[in-house]
Amino acid sequence: MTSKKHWPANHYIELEDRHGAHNYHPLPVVLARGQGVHVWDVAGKRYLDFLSAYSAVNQGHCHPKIIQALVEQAQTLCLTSRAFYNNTLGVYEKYLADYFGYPRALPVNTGAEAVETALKLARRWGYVKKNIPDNEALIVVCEGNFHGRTISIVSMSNDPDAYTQFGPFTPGFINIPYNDTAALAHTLEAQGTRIAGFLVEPVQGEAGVVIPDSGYLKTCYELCRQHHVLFIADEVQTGIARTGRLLCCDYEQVHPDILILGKALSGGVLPVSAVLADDEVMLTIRPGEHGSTFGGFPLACKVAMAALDVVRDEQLAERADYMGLILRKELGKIRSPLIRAIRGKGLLNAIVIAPTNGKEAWDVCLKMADNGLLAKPTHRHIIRLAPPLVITEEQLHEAVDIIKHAVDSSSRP
Ligand code: IF1
Repeated sequence: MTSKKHWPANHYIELEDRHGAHNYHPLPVVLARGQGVHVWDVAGKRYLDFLSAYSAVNQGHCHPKIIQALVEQAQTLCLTSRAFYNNTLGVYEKYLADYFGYPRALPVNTGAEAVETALKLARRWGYVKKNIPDNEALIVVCEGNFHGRTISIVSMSNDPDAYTQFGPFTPGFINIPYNDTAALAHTLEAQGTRIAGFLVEPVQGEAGVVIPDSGYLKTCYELCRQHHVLFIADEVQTGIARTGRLLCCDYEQVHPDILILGKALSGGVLPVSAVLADDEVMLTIRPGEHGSTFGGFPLACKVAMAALDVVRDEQLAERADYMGLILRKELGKIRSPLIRAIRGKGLLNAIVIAPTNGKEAWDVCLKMADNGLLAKPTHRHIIRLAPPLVITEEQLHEAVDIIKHAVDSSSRP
């Protein structure tokens, strides 16, 4: 495929700078095309995409089967609203039920919207099923969490960038340390009768790919059971094969009471998210009490089913598991003062950088981009490495060479 004519990169960077909100600080790379694990910039330079749009593009860019579903349905019926039935939503809901093992799904669009939906479901369940006094329901969340950007969600955050000067905040959240079952036990014992749910990321992505101790999720789940509290898993980033299992909770045979999915649910083609639960939880919300214009629109339903077909047909969970082992093994061989640690699960990985000679994670990312690999720092000293799960072993080794080269040249004064 020949690349189309484009303006120089600076043209597009200046347009965003002049006319966009300044809520991001991107790497100075302007992308124009994507296919599989690769993206190309406006000058036609090719990169390995090691961000995958924050794990939305697990199936690879522009996967032909997903794009085919998109195009076919786009020419047939895109949106009906939920004022009427359509011939795709129910089919999709049944598909999700069979795929993930929950009887019911509530489709929405973004991850944040799905988290909000889960919070509403948990609170409602708390009042209706647990008899928590009106307006007193509490949700337990973890320090270092990232669940999105709405006012209620940043009310749960303890990252000053996320919440500063966005108050007043939504009350009703209790923040406890992550990976601390004793803290959860203590909180549930002290306030359990008013607690509706415990919301947790199986791996904390934004916090820097923080992996809890093995057994953490299982113990939390059992504590929730004992105290009649809903275990709510935010698998927006970890779900859909990213960590080497279909769901990261599968590592500990935990079946969350409420499961939150997004990102790769559409293979990065459309904003598609969903909340899954059983009847006791889901049916507490009745007509008119929650919804959205686009949630579960026919286009999204068809795209999501195609995206999940790809995950199953191409065995992406098994691939992520296998490739992740190789990636961490190969990265572990790099000897550099810049590398403090390497960690990850499946293809959700991070290099922790020890600043050396004034060089930080950002500088390493710039070097990697020069050499044809895109990744973005988080929290200044962590580089997340999360390629599309369709990556081949050969491409993985190519990536490791680029990373090694970038680390080596960055650690020289
Ligand atoms: C941004 C991070 C990733 C998420 C979990 C819900 C949401 C997210 C576990 C909300 C979103 C994003 C959003 C993106 C950056 C990104 C991110 F760096 F912030 F942490 F992926 F690693 N739950 N994560 O990770 O989903 O509403 O965005 O669809 O720029 O804010 P959303």
